[in-house]
Amino acid sequence: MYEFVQKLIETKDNFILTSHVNPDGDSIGSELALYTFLKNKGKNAKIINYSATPYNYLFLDKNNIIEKFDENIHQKAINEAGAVFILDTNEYSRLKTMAPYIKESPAIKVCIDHHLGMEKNGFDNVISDIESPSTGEILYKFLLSYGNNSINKDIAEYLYTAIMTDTGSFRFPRTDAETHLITANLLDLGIDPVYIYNEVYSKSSIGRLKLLSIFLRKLTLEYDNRLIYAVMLQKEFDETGTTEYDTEGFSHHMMSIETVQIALIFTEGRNGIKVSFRSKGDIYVNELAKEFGGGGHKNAAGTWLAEKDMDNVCKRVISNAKKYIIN
Ligand SMILES: [Mn+2]
Repeated sequence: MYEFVQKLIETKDNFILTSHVNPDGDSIGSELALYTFLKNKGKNAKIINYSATPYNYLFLDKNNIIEKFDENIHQKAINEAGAVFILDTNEYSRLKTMAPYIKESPAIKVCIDHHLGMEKNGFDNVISDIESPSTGEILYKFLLSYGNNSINKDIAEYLYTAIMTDTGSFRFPRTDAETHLITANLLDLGIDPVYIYNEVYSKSSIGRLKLLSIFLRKLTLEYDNRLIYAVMLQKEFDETGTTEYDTEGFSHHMMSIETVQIALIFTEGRNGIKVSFRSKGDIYVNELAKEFGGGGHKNAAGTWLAEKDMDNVCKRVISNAKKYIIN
């Protein structure tokens, strides 16, 4: 399973690492883990992302390794790379304007990911495990194939952040004994889970709390309290000095209602509407998201629609959601 990638790392010298638009803890943690591993092996590597790193993950990138994509600067590097690693997504569309440059580069393309619906033929090799709760966990196992010493304290901090964030702090369904055994091994390397948690989750601004209060007031229940949704408007982000990224984690409040099976957040952007989908148990919201051109996991998915009419989008999504609800 690892032979192709092991040989690639052995034989190539220049690597580009990237991940999806709006990177999360799993993206940033996985990128920095693989980057550090490659550097420790004496290789050249670059992390290039379409989006800037969210502020609560900047603590991981102490040396400002991660670069924000600029076609004028990075086209050459992408073309000259021996291999490109695409982490935590299996869809080129989620690399946004980077996608054509990577596709056209002669570099070998490897996808390391845990999402459903692997894009066929888009990659030269794939390390995929849709049962895995995070890309960080997949990378942990891969790095371990090089022996225990391949994971140092820095890499442990990156992987722990990836696993902690993508498991919702070890509470999402795919968290299992193996996840805890892996994080136990990472903690043994001397990382500080309290520090990491506080850096990621305890950096709220007053603006974000005000945004949360607006959000909570807007919660609306449908279908006998089985579906819940909220609509967030651009002016509310402006008023509170926040951005749409500040709603991260808000769906947790929706899912805390016992009867709720599906939660939807509609976010008005400058050029369209973002919809995030959450569900409990065996409700495949990624299928619902797919009906609107999106995708994701069984219990967490998203899409983006180039439309302006919020009422119309809400109506259509809520109406299509009905058939996923279990009576
Ligand atoms: Mn992930």
